[in-house]
Amino acid sequence: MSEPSTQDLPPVLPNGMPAEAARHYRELGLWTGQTHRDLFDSAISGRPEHTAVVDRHRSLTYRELGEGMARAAAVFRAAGVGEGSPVVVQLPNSAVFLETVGALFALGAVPVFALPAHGSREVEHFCALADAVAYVGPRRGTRDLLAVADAVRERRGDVAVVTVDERVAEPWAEATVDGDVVDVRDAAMPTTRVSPASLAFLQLSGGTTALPKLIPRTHDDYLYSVRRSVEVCDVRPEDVMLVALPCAHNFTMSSPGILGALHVGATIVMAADPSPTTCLSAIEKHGVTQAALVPPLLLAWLNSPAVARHDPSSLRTLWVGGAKLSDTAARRVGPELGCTLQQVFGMAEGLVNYTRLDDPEDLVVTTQGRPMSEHDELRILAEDGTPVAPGEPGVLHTRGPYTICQYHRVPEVNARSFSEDGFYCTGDIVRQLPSGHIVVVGRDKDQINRGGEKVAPEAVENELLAHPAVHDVSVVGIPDEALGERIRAYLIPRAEHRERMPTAVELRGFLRGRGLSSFAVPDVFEVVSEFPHTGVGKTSKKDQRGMAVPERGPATD
Ligand code: OOB
Repeated sequence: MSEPSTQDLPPVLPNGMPAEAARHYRELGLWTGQTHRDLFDSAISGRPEHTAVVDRHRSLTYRELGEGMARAAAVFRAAGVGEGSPVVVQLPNSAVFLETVGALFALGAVPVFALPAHGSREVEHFCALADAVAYVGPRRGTRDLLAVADAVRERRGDVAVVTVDERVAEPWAEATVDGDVVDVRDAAMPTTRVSPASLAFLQLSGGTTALPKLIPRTHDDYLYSVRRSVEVCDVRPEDVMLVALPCAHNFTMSSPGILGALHVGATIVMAADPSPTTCLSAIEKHGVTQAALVPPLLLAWLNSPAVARHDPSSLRTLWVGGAKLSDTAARRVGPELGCTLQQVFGMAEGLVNYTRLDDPEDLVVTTQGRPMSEHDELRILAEDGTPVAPGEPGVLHTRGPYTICQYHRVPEVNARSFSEDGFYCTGDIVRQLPSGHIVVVGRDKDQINRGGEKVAPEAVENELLAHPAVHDVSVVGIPDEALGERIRAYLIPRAEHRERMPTAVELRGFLRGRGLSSFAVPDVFEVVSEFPHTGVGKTSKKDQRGMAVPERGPATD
């Protein structure tokens, strides 16, 4: 590991922090000069024969993970990837994902973390905004996923397309770069070393803008959040962590996540899908000790007959976050699953709050935790921008050793998302208890949170407006017992289509065909003749959220 020096600091870091803030965090010992490559290297040299990762097809020790990373690096090198090259990664939960990420860090490259559910529209946007050199996706998979690689090939000729099959014994020996297999027989680990202050990767923001923003995280800031999460969540070397949510998401990556497991040399079990049957049998089979879930998945687990068929007694902790968890569901975790609940209120931009393992039950079930670092700064502001009285609700703004001060290459969005003194405006309405614990009470941002998946209504509206039968559209989140929110699209048809609007099935097919992410496709379409208006004549989404009875009935399936 390199000594943290202040020599390598540019005036403004890629995450928007000024050099003086970075110096401060180094002096405090929060930033240690470690890079993500160092994290992988120490795990591999520290516990070579311990199981690092298990998926449905492969089980790798840390030594084998290192060998896989070297082969993967040979493939990426053949794709023109080197130090500083952005590479869009869109892979399912698998050992191959870990080999890919480790290889990219070893090359000093910059992963851009897409989710398998992202459509070609979003992936093309990530390629453009990040200036990607390569895209890596699966060689086999669903039609939608393979269509993304095809779209990148067709429309982004400057991006090398790497495909890899995570289901075979030697994925990298068969991987292709623009259709050609690469010789990986004598692959050696790259020797590249990068600055801990440099851009480590780009993560995606839960959309509030039509196209997702990219979140620049540095090695120093992100690894501090990993180490702190490991402490707060008590992750130990003998632990077996189940990854049920998409592995590229910030929650599964670092709260405490895959990187937390690597930090202590624990074992990662990649679930093929998040269903209770798959996960509960994996828990029993591998002796899983921890897992991270979004609230709808926790409900699915709690209400599944699979709980009675499998023995979940190895589970010690469940982390639940990404969307608001109900007190009722929270109270069932201990008695029914026999483990401790930790609520997690986090964001890919930085700040992560956890309930603590020794918090009284009442705080664990009724709050979303408190900031994980004593160096997290929080402001809770009223509409006029002044601080609210203690305990009152307001919009949360935050700054700290692992929270970004800018998005990647969108100055106009940065101007409204960050204050001049570098606080991130979360758009979450919260109140804070005297203990420091936070209760999330609402949202002051145009975003739908569909069971933890964040959807920007504008993104869906833009695509629907492209349909020839649609005159105008408004997309809102409506309350849903299981998901928290579902997506409802109100459509005003063009005059000539009034008598025959496309069915919901046709509209869904249209949206997927345009490359919209699967989780952003509306659950309900409703045809109306006009939208409710606010005083100034804008569409009143507030009224639409409350509109229970459709004016002209749903577009029929
Ligand atoms: C996590 O990250 P993102 O970037 O997908 O979404 C962040 C937003 C927050 O601003 C908030 O609106 C919502 O998701 N959220 C919650 C929540 N956790 C996240 N709302 C209510 N209660 C919660 N517990 O979602 C994320 C990142 C790291 C760890 C955990 C979640």
